[in-house]
Amino acid sequence: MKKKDLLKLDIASKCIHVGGHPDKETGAIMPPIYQTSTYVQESPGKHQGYEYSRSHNPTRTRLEECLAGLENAKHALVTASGLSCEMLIMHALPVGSTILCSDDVYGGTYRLFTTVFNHIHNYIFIDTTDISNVENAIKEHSVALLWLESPTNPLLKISDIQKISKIAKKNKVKTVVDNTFMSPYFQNPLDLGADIVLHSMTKYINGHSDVVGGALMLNDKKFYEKLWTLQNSTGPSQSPFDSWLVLRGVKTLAIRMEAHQKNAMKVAKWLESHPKVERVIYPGLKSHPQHKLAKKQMHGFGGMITFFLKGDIKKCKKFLSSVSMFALAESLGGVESLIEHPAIMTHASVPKKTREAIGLTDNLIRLSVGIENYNDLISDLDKAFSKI
Ligand code: P1T
Repeated sequence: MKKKDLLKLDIASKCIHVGGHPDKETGAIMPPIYQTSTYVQESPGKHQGYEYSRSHNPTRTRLEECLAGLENAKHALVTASGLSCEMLIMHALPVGSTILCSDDVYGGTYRLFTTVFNHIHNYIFIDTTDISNVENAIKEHSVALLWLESPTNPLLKISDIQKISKIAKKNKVKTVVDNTFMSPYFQNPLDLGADIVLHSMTKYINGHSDVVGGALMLNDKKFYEKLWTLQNSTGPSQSPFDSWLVLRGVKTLAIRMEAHQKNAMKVAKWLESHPKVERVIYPGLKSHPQHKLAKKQMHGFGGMITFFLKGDIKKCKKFLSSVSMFALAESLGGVESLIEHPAIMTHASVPKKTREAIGLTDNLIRLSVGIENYNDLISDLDKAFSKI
């Protein structure tokens, strides 16, 4: 099939076929792992488009082709981690830029902005679920970039990407959306007007907890070239083997996301009726404050659940040590279910006062619901509840 026809296919088909053509040399149906650092040139400067694997690698090129297709983007850049994608965007901005950022973001993002790039740029954290906060901040400050996580990590707050991107565009502000929690299967921010989509590929895109990686998708050729030049100059390129693993993992994105969502809905509803649970946050529940918006801008609700346990940190620790099928670990988006305590683990670098001001309290527990049988998952949680 021609590439332009492939790009018209449903995302489930694109996951398998975009960038998935048979190897021209041998007919191998799976792409070769071009495990090479360099490429032979016919004469100086005369080569086949590949010079050195920090700059380009054919296995990575295929993954970039696939990912651009999944987010309906013209360009994709694959890097060695989600955070290195964030670093490239920050390096691409003029020194002294002002960045408006969702007040609830992954702890590593918060750390990167407030302890590394705060020496170069200015960061303003606001609750982007309230559009008037965005409007006011853009009026008050000379903003260069808007950074949205939607849904946020870990509070699963949802911002109106379409409305916010429109306001940003009017004011010549670029919008970045960290789409890690939804994956390209459940949300496509570029279609809603955002300028750049970011993914930690470590999560749902790869889906098997065996790779760390990041990806950026965008339509602006000039900005893409700037990001690529920065990647080539600073060096966070993904290895050919890791790119190959992601190419393999992403093939099943559609069925995995459906399974994550089905299980998460069952678990969220069960948790909501549990006497030892104070509150459950899941975009698919009617009780979620932005449930209507979630239905409008997302094609599904994903596999992430956050809930508040009735009790203190001691009770939480006991609960977290009592599960056996859910693995107590950072990260998310793999086929296996994970559980974690953001205040101690993924968001430990956010100061306690800041955490508590946004509602990230010590009794908050985050689940990445895997694709095991949901009855098994529920009985695992039930057992742990009986221990506290
Ligand atoms: O870990 P890395 O591939 O560098 O991606 C960073 C990152 C970026 N954006 C979001 C929304 C994320 O959740 C992450 C990484 N998150 C975890 C490791 C976690 O457990 O939340």
